[in-house]
Amino acid sequence: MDGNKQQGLRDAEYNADSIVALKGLEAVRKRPGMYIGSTDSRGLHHLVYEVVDNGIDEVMAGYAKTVNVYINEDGSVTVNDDGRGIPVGLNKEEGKDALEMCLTDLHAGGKFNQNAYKVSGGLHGVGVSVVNALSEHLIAVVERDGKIHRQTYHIGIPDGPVETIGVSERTGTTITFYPDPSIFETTEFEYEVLQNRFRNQAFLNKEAVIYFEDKRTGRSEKFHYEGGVSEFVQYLNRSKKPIHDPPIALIGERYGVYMDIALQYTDGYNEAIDAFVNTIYTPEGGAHLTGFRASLTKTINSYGKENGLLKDTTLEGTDVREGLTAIVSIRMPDPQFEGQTKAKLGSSIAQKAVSEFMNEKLAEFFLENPAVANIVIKKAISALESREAARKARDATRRKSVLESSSLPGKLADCSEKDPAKCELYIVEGESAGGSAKQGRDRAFQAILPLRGKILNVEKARPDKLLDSEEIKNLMIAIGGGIGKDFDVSKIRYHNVVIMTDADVDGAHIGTLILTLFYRQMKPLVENGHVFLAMPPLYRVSKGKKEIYAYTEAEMAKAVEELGQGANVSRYKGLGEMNPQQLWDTTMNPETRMMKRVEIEDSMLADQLFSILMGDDVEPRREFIIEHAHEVINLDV
Ligand code: 0RA
Repeated sequence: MDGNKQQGLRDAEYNADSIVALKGLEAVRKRPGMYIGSTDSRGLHHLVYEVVDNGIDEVMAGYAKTVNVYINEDGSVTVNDDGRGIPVGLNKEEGKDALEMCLTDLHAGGKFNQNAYKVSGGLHGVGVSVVNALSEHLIAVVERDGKIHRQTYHIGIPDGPVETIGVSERTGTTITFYPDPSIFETTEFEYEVLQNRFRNQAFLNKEAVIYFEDKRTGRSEKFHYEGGVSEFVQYLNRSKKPIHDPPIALIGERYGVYMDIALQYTDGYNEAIDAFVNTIYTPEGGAHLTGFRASLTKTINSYGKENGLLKDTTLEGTDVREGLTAIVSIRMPDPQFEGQTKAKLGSSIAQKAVSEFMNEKLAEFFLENPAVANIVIKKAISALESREAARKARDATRRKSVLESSSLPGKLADCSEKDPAKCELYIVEGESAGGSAKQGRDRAFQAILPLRGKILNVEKARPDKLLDSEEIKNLMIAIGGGIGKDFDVSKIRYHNVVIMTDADVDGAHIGTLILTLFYRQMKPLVENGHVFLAMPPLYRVSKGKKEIYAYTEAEMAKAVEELGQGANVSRYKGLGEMNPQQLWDTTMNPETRMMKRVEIEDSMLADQLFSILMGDDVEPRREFIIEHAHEVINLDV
């Protein structure tokens, strides 16, 4: 490798530009996080996105059709496209080959490539040169001008000049790279992570064909969706019950902003609206989403009024979005991103474009499709009515909303500490385990709320009916931040909310029900990292007076070895099998316990996960859980 490096340096002739390029790559290797976010598995997969995005740009610009992605047997990745090919040949200004510039100069890609609506160079788009800098080895092959050109690199430094290695009638680019293990915590690519990204990309670019193959396992898939975002919405609704089909599709352009929008209502109560700019996901929304929401509320209200379906009431945004699944995909030149994570579109022209376009097109759609319009308006009116009914019931009974009620649930054994930052709430499955937890806890800062069996499935219940459930009301009052869109994380009474269930199927189900409640109705609680899963031990290994608690099979085996002949292994089936002291020692004592923080990794996948987990369809459930649960919910120790 050193030899190659030196060769590369000699060939570069130490001109001023080479030094600038080297400095750039050095900066990337010194602070990779600045360019790809992180050096963990997420950052690693980012490398693939970067190269694939360049191919997708060629598709969007109309020059390419197919992007092929391979995870090779040796763990490297190859991305091939049939676009124009990265330019090859001496660049007179810089005295260097254009291919080498694109792969070594942080800013060269943009100079050569004038595609207006590109993905690469967008939110995370950093160019192939960054992938090159972070690869211990990279091979670029370009078919262009009737020839096959090739250049190889080590840690971003060319091994030698661009060579011609054959002839070809076609055009395209093939990049093979080996991520540098001295940079990344892991260099193992995961099929499911890449699969999800490619599927979304294919939905958003209906022209694109993305072929994906894992040569380590032989698994392969072709993503190509002629139905575009409309098919995307149908896919997202696959385990929900749509109340009209196909989705409403609105496609057009205003002020240089291209819009591709699809909406479909379901019989559920959640809204799942995902917005994209130049195929980049904007989880925090921004201008395009604001325009979409404003226009949706306005247009549905107008239709209702004009058709005598709404008398003296006005639908609110939440009414017209209940049960709605939608994709808002726009393309615009030079989008401006805002916010800490640059996940929000700032460009205000997008708001104007989307709202003006939708005002016109959605009204037109309703006129031409009165049957669908009726379904939509009825759904929104029913949301409004139940919202109103809930409000009236509150006023009538002077409950002053359960939120303000000062009396804590009788079942709650609260702690004495009042500073929420120091307090923990254990939500415990079953009255008997609840009893042990109450005796075993440190009452200064640990509160216990026992739950009787399974709580209401919030995925299927009307939001205004949730508080009819005693268990959910208890949870809400104990936690103290309210529920639904009024949830206020600054009011919570405990910074650690710990779900403690048995390590069996029922326990897992109860845990998921509680997690669904938190994710759907107290989202900031999850997003701000307040939710934990307790980790009771699976085994107790003992011999005489010595005992070891084991949390995994491996730990158990190790403990048996440690205690030697005659060691006694007992398996804990439920929390109830532990006495208060044992529960404290193994599961509740901050000094010795194991606990996992629940983190939502991917909000789009999370919505699918919860609707699939808690919905009616058993069919897609197993498969999806197996494939995605670990990506959606990251359980950090
Ligand atoms: C710069 C300029 C042009 C294309 C590209 C870069 C390009 C980069 C990549 C990376 C992967 N696949 C790619 N395909 C193209 C435009 C060249 C022209 O004008 O012919």
